[in-house]
Amino acid sequence: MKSIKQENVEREIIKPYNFQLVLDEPALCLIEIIASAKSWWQNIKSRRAFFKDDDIFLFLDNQELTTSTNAKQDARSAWNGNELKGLEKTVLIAANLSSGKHTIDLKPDQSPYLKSITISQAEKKDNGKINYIPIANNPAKKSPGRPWLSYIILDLLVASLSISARAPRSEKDDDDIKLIINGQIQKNEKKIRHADWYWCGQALKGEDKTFLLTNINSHAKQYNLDLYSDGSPYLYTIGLGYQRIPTVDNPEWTGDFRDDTDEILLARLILGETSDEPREAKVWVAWSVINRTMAGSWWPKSIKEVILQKNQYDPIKPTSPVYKKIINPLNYDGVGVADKKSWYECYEIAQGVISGKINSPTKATHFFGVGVTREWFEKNIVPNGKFLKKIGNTYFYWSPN
Ligand SMILES: [Ca+2]
Ligand SMILES: [Ca+2]
Repeated sequence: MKSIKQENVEREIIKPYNFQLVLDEPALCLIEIIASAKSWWQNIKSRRAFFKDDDIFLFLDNQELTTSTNAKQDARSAWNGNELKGLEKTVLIAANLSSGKHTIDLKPDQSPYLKSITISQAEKKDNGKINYIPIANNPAKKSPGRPWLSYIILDLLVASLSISARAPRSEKDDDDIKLIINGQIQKNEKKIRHADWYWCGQALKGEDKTFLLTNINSHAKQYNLDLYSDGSPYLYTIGLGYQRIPTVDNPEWTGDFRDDTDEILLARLILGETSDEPREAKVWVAWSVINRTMAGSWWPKSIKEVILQKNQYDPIKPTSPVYKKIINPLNYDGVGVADKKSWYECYEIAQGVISGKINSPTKATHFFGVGVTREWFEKNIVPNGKFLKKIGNTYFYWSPN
């Protein structure tokens, strides 16, 4: 990882704090934000506010990111003063960011303290691994159990996770760390009484412990980790093994179409089949895939399986002349402005069809364009089918199989 931008803000914020980042090319970025927030009681005692705690709500590119599933506005904040009681919390975001401008907005309630924002970028030599080594807010400042660090992982295929920490046993009280993954507390098998604390000072007697998960293979759009500290534990490192998930702005394939989302894979197919055809033909192609998933015939029931079904769609074959285009729609040899525009249209159609925003115009299950004759197609491919419509240079058919 290389650090690309840092701001040591070191002050209370009473107005939304806006941080901007401009990337020359798409990049996997790790964003670290450290801030603290006071409770309603602390705010009363210091006459800062009456029965109101500090909070910070976090937005990346105008989308709110929460670290708690609590629906209540005040508790949902990424930094919640009533839990933090004036102490620091680190929030990490790992995200694939497209080239261009990005914004991080930190919207305060009352007057929380923003310490720093640091952005680093993954490099080739990192080999699909982000190692986070916390410098600040480490060890945790002494306190009874409270949020300490949250990690929000966006649009990445999470493959492995390792967290190394030390929770020493002190004279009076033990240090402990609780680990929550996607809302699930990771249990400490060794300890019945402190089962919710994966690192338990009493059991560890000063020894380090590593939490390790491999072969996770999570395709979730968001993956959440939360660490709670009790006492003053120390975090060595969080290692995250990942694979990129292609996005509309960074659609280069991973080497396996199965890593694509349905939207991206469908967009690739539309691009491969009908990039130069009218919009209507693209919508029909997209719906013909959906129609196959619903036909109850010999076709599979998922979009991905239908598109990748053997010998069904030519663009998916490595020998196809459009293959280089569909595996890297924005960056293949000879790509032009119109091609890029076409990719975005294909994606918008794929998304619209999958989300139901673009209604079905057809029951088509088959189509063909240049390369074969109508007679051959009707005799060999859809002998029991029915011709529906010609759009541009593409002929559409319905067939039961
Ligand atoms: Ca509040
Ligand atoms: Ca709050």
